[in-house]
Amino acid sequence: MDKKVKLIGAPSCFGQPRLGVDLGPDAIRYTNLVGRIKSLNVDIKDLGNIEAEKINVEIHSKEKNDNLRNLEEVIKFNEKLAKQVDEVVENGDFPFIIGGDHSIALGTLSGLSKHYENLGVIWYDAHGDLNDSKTSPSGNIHGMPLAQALGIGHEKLVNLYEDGVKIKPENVVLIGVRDLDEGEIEYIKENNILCFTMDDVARLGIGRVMEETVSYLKDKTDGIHLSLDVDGLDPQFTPGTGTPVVNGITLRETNQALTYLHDQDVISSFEIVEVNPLLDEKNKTAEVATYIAEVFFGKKYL
Ligand code: 6HN
Ligand code: MN
Ligand code: MN
Ligand code: MN
Repeated sequence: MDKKVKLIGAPSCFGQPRLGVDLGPDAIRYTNLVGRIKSLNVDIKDLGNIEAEKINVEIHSKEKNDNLRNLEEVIKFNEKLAKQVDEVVENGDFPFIIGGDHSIALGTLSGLSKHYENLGVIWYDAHGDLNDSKTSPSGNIHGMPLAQALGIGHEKLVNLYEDGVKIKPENVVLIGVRDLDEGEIEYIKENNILCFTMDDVARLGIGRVMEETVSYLKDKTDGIHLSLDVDGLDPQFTPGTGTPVVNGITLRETNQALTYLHDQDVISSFEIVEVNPLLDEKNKTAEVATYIAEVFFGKKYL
């Protein structure tokens, strides 16, 4: 990594009903994330956490206006995150965001988008996060950020930070998918989104999936954002997360995938989301998140 890395904590829990995912950034920091990345000779500086609205514990898990839970909080939080990400890229640095629920991807992508004509996005996740308030079974905005970045959904979310569409469907690749809603399946098919389901990972192997992903994106994009939801991995490795799904990507496969991305040097921003220490076993999921980050930033066995 030639660039300076700027770590941004994004302690949002507004995109879903479970408390504790807002503690994810600090749970990850407590594994000595910064020290461990520094020891890989990467210049990393922690910019601290984005300030979040006060959480109302009594209504947090109940409120669901127009099938968009905590809409105002999600908007306010993501505007601040977008500004921070924008400034980091403006400065020529590499943004590394740790969440927080996956609704923060909307802030990240909104902050990135003004710097790229054709931003590629690798979505490493059990889910598509391609719902809008009409297709969502839950009203949870963490199941929607990719749709909004693609221009679908509530206009305040679609036009967050900067008006208009942030990314194009032909620049998106989904990896590890195994839990899609009806409307998401329709959207993927209609827009020909490149999607490697768990069956594809099993059939092709993660090595080939990553090679095909990079060759698909490399020439037509001017940057590639890696959005890694820890529920993309199997819950045996990342139990501390709000929406675990069985039959996931293994840690060994993830190691191989991120080693490849490191070696190819194609990723221009990175986020790890959905670590919830209150659902975890001895901070295991934060440990895995830090391990994944080490691999991404160049940790090698030899
Ligand atoms: N995530 N598709 C489900 C929903 O409620 O829209 C689950 C979304 C999970 C979102 O894990 O980031
Ligand atoms: Mn997910
Ligand atoms: Mn997700
Ligand atoms: Mn290297």
